[in-house]
Amino acid sequence: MPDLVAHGLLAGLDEIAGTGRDLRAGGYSRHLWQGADLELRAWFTERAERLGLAVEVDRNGNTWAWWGAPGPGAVVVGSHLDSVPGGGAYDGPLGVVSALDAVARLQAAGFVPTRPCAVLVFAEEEGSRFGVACLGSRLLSGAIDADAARRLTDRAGITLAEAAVTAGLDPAHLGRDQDAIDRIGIFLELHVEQGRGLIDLGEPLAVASSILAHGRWRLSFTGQGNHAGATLMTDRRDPMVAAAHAIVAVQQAALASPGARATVGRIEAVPGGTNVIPSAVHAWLDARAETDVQARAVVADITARLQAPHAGCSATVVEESWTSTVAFDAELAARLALVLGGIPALPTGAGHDAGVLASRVPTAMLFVRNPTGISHSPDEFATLEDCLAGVEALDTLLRELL
Ligand code: HGY
Ligand code: MN
Ligand code: MN
Ligand code: MN
Repeated sequence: MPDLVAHGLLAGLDEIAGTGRDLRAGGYSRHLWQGADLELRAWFTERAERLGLAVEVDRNGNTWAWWGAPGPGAVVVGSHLDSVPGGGAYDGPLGVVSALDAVARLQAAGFVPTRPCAVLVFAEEEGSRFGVACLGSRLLSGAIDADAARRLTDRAGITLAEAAVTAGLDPAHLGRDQDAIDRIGIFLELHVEQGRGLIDLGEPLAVASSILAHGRWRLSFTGQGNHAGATLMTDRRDPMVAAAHAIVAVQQAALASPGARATVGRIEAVPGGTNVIPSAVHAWLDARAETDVQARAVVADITARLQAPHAGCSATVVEESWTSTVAFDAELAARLALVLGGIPALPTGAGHDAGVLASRVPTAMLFVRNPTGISHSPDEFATLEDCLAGVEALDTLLRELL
């Protein structure tokens, strides 16, 4: 392993370690086409061009760095650089840095690819700005209606179409990019594991077997805004009370469905004054399960449990995004695992761009052990040893595939 470190591998993680730090939440907040994301795009372009890769941004804001002329049957390796609010250092960047480092190692060894190769950085994988996860890969693959996507708004009310113009793109071109899809012969994503699978196995690496079905819903509760001091408790229609009951119902419904996960990580009171009974409260639900049917059944159970009438309020449930469960190509996963000396296969509860592409092009994922088992948190971690094992695995796979 020492020679890998000699090449300064994974130095990229150090280079971006100060970019997009979230001083309030800890960790990183790097959101589409804003501050840190723009810095990371520039950093990636500079790093890729240093390797002689030709960098281009596609119509949907995804960045491609080509080793050799772009063309059909390419081996494309990538991930994302954006983050959740207060995210960890590895979720996304580890895949991008490892891909660049694997290319650097192959070049240093004088390896000459026999087919096109690209490192790909997807836009808005976390959906932290416009609310839809894997937006860049969904647009590219046509997995989201382009008109609906153009109308997505961020918390400042800026639409994706407006943000695309600011980013130098033509919003009319957002959407399915068949030429880009036709170029991909195989897509590989290396990603830090976001759970305890590899810890429990005592292994540094695994291939992905499947991804849970997952979706996002906006639960909205409407009541009567009023004065916090002048309004008797018996005279209130307080949507925050309805939301509180709903959040408990979310946990009860998920616990009642084996293996399901349901989370409310974001809640907004309107207007949001300390001395104001809200007129409305919005709570965003993230629900996931082994199968589409199970995930949707959990949401139906939550909807049935909403006690909005209890607080004299009304409630609505609006679906904002949905990704069906993903079963990666078992034969491809087994082949790659064998090439890597027989590493295990693991399911994941986390969504990925690879999960969006898997139904359109041959796709596989590699997971790198995370000793904390924690992700979407500053506590996310991966050891240098395991990260180097990931780079070496990508190097081995690229030698096999290129
Ligand atoms: O939410 C997810 O599972 C992914 O990290 N976007
Ligand atoms: Mn993530
Ligand atoms: Mn990720
Ligand atoms: Mn991903």
